[in-house]
Amino acid sequence: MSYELLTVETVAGYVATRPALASFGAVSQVREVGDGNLNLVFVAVAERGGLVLKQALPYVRVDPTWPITPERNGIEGRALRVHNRVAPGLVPEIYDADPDRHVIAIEDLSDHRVWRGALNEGLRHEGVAAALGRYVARVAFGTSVFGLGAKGHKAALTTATNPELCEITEDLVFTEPYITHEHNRILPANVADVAAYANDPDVRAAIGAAKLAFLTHAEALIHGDLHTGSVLVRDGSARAFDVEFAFYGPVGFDLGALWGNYALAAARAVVLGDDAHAAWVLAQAEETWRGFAEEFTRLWPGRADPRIIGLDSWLAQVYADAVPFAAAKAARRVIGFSAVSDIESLPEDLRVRAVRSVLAGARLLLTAPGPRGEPKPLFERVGQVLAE
Ligand code: SR1
Ligand code: MG
Repeated sequence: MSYELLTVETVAGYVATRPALASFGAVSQVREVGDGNLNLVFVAVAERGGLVLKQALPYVRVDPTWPITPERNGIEGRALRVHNRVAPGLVPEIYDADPDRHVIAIEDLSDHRVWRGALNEGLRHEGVAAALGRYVARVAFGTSVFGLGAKGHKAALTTATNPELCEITEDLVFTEPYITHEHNRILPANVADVAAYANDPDVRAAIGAAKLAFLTHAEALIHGDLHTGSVLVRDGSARAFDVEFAFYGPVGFDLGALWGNYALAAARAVVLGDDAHAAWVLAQAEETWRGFAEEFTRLWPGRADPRIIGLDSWLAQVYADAVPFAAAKAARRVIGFSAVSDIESLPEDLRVRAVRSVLAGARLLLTAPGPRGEPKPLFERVGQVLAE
């Protein structure tokens, strides 16, 4: 290891060495709260406020035999600064970035909680889904040719490549669930469901096209991993965090990630018998889309080049991209590496049913997406499939 990892004992001393954090004063309490797949995360209480330190490990936290570049921490820091500029109030503030120790210091949002956990408990945070749509829109506009112009977009693109983390997504989302792979963890009762889904020629064609879009559509500096575990919520507030997968990619990927995770949350609710919660969660797909489309439409008159593609065509293209991404993001969580608590925490018999229904929903999204720009009827149909 070429750099020193932080511990609860060393965080206070570390903060004291960072000029950018001097205004916080001395740290008196520290706790480690990281529960993701990749990083150490510390909440530090200091004299003049709290802060969070996120340090990249040089390997996957949940599988130390799997090396992964700690340079992602700097990539995250740079993306977070950009997202703060174009979408203030919708991401945590960033105070410091340390390229030697691969640490960023960001806003303490301990008064928020992770949205996935709240959804699992059947809680409804109204307005979050729309706020996330606005976040995606502000990033989509502010970091693309629309907000930056052609040369600005090219310049920004060259400073924001993230090939190693993109490769993780390419493998884990678009490839491994569709082949026999050691990462895949499938319950015996779901083997036939997974085979039927993953071997369906229409599914494979749609996933292949989605993967090509992910690889080639360098539209905006997207979040890159915008699942419900990457969102902090509180009444009246929503923040997207964990932008280490940020790269210049298709805008629809972030929307699809949210939609796919709504489907997972709804599948959980259905097998637990909470149909009202399932319907509410699936209705958030429309809320996110509306938040996105309205905010993007509001920003549109300020675009750098008015001779560019029409607004309606652009929105229709983003929508068409987002639907298969939603399917891919939902399916990977019930087949491949990195399962989610929505499904994993269910008793096995309910988990089998939930996995089966998620795959049926994903198949619907891939093979019968319906008219562009209409998530409401589409996700109502997903709800029907989940309930079958
Ligand atoms: C090896 S990283 C596994 C997953 O964790 C992150 O949250 C991303 O979704 C990634 O695919
Ligand atoms: Mg993450």
